[in-house]
Amino acid sequence: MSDTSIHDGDAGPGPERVDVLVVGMGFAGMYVLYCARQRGLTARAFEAGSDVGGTWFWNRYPGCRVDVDSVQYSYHFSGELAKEWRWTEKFAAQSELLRYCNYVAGRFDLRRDAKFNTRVTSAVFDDETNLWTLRTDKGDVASAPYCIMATGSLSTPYRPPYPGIEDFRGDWYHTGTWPHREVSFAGKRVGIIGTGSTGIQAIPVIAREAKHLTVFQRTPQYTSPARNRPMAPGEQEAFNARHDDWRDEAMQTFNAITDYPPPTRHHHEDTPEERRAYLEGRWEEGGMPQAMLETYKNVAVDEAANKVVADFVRDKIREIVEDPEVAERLCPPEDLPIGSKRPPIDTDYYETFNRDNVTLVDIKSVPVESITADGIKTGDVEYELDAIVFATGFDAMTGSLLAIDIRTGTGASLKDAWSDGPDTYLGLMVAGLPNLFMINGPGSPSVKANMIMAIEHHTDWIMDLLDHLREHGLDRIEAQKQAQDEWVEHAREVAEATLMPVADSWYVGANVPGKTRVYMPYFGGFDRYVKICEEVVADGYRGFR
Ligand code: NA7
Repeated sequence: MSDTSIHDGDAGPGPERVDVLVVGMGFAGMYVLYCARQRGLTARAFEAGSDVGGTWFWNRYPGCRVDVDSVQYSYHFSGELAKEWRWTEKFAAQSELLRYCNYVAGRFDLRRDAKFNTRVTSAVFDDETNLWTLRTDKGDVASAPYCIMATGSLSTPYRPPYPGIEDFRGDWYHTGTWPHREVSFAGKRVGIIGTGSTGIQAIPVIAREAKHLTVFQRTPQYTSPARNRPMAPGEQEAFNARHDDWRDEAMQTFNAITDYPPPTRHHHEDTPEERRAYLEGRWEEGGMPQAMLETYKNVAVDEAANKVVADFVRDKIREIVEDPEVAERLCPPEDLPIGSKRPPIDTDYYETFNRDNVTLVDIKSVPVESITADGIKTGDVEYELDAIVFATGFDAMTGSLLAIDIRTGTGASLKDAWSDGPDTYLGLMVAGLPNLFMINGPGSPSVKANMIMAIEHHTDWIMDLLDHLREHGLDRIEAQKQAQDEWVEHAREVAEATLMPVADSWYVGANVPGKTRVYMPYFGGFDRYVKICEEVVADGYRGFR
């Protein structure tokens, strides 16, 4: 069994042999380690960051917070753990989420099997010994029969390659790699590029601090109020009291989130007045899941229904934003279905554009040309800035996996397997790469669900599979190509029956030039996905060899 003598930060230990290798120590990697230990497996995890937390370790930008209710966006494998932790807000801020990760890591002594400050560079499978070997940038070499990629869906930041960044005399930041120190914008002229979920969280907060904030917007977004608030007295206790029932209930929902009224009608069942009143109610209520997307049953699939809700939000923008020209610039275009980009929820986003110290610049009509020593140049205009914030997103879902040279000794590689898009079987495995698993991989509900619930589901499913292999004396499992092709086709059909793949979003990889356009998350629903995974098992691991 293993020599688990690696400590945090040690460089270049000798080869290590364990049962399970884990890449990443965010929510997913931590749970994989916990489960491996519970099942008597030895494990070694590697993490590029200096500590646990993943997304919540890296994304420390102003305003960063979760947009699924904190009590639901938590681990649920242990009712006891749920009882020990108390969330302070409906939507916890990044610092609180990171404290939670630290608490869990300490509570279950998870750091013991993890090596931090260490990036995995390659993963190679030996077809003769059935072992994966990981190599890291610190010289580590570790082998195991199984390798689990817990690399996160949004963990490889994307920054547009504007020329001139090296000339900029001020400070610049990417929201996804925010410094681990206080960043003050007081008295500064700040420019922010990007108005996705991240920009929408950061803009109101930076605007309150900076001398001036210039927002560089390519595509206007539909956003709706989060209505974040402190947790009410007794609210956490009430949730804890129904914890196990809640978990069962959540497993049977589309996105593993409950306590929001599900849509009960189609838009055409209401008169225009009824629609207005109903949508007003939903707007007032705020929060997720999927914000205004899940108001009428047919918003995701029917253009007319989608337009009703999109028009409602455009009217809201015109109502909130005082300068009519700015309001029009903030209105998403008619050909962008609401919900086709990831629906953000916000606190005072549109209101922020009423501030005297905020300017909105449209970089769709006049794109950014370059970064200069003094700021950002678009066409004939140069905006003078002391700091630039890139809120320009991620090479989502595949970026972190493809950054690792994943291959077999006989020459199959993940890069080749995914040259036409990220084909997977159930988002869990890739044909041709035995004994390699992904948590929240492309082709699984992942970013369309409560990620923590999806993490626990995948991990439990994989652990059961490893038990099954051990019980049957099998040392190798692989997705069958045909089963994978069928899954990919099913996932494509499900997505294409909706308006979701229409937008140039990170869901389809359109934000990264050259990336194959495929709707990557499984949009068939978490409940349906869980059921399919159960059927696959009941059918003797159908589709696996
Ligand atoms: P997103 O949602 O990908 O948003 C990135 C923003 O940056 C978006 O407004 C983009 O405009 C803009 N962007 C990206 N590339 C460029 C270039 N080259 N030029 C100008 N503007 C650009 O990332 P977030 O970090 O906000 O959110 C990611 C997820 O994290 C979020 O959905 C949650 O799930 C958590 P575009 O819309 O592409 O025109």
